[in-house]
Amino acid sequence: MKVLNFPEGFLWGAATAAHQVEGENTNNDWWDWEQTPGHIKNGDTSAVACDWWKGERYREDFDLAQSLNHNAHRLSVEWSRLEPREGAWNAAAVAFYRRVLGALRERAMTPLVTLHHFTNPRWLVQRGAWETPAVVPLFERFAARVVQELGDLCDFWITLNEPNVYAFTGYIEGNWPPGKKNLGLGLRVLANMVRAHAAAYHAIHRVQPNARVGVAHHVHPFYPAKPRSRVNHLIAGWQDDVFNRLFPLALRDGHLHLPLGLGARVPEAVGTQDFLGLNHYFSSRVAVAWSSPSQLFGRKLPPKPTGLSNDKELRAWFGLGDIDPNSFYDSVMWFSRYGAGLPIYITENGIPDAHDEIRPRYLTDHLAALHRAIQAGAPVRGYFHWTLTDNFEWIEGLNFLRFGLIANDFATQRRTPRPSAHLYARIARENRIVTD
Ligand code: IFM
Repeated sequence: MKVLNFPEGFLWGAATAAHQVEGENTNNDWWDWEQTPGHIKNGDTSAVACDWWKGERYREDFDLAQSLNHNAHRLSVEWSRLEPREGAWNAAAVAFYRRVLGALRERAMTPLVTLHHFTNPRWLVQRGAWETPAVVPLFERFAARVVQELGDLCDFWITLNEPNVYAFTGYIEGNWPPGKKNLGLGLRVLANMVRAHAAAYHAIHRVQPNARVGVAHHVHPFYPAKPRSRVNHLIAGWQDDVFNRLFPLALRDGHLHLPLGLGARVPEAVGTQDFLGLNHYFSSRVAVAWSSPSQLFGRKLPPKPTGLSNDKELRAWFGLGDIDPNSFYDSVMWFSRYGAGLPIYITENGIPDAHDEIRPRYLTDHLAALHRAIQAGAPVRGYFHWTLTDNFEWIEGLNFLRFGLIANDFATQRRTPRPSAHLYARIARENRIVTD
């Protein structure tokens, strides 16, 4: 038996996002996307999701989280609610988020608030959303105003969630809004996101000098399919550079290194992170595919079996990747070297497992890998599991991918903690894991 202790003051929580839990979020681009048949699996829409908005069921969810020993929670605010028309601020939405953050504080849970988690107000889309630099002052103004309104309840902020996923799914794969397939535009979107993050970072600090501000970076490591093949190494390295490293390196070096030696200077972005947020789910092994220039000449190998009983169906629709705690370790260690001392928070990590077939094992294996990284010097200060309750999982809809520690019956809104919720509760209470 091994006992792995985590550092004192470690944050243990779960992560959620506004559009995935609130429901009736009718004023943004995702709502519009959901209304077109074929966009979302089984014709689902986010509908009332977990009913946080109308039924204010975040209270019940936070009660459960508190009873499960969470001492922190990551959530996002919805831009289209707070600023439903350009420049017009909605007092009812401000009051709502004040109640949400107040509810966390009453339960002694530290809030971590994300300002942009994939969704855009409809008016912003009409102005070109992230495709044009016009977004930079708009996001900057939004960030400053959120911190003015909510800063007495929170000092821990994430500007952007997974900018690489946003650009890739919306502009390269094209199966998320706005449904475009244009690599050049995707890279332009990323560049504007770097600039907007930097502007928001400085604006938040002007309003709240003690704020801690970061980005939730999504990291999906790519490994050479044949570890001895140099060309496999090269291809995997390109995929890593473009998907995983482009954005974080721009925030360190002030330069967006684009493929083919192209680039953009973003000097205002240098040093604009007080901590590093890391979202990690899967890794992939890649082989050479000279006929796929748009995939940077790489081809992902089919993922290893997950052990889930719906494995086949999952792969057919979702693709997944390899579930591998070592790739989690590698990602944390890369961030540790890259951040040179900046605190690291795991802002998402989880598995879609409706029947909790492998989640308990997944949790202990991943937390053991995280502990190993901490022992090796990575300054990790907290872990937010994705997610608290089953929620609206974007194009996969409501029922197919169930990432919650707590099951949700969307017809009745009845919550039932899964066994792994109790396992995680014990880990959080004891601030350690016990493995055999
Ligand atoms: O649900 C998403 C979340 O919005 C962003 N990161 C990945 C999660 C699981 O797919």
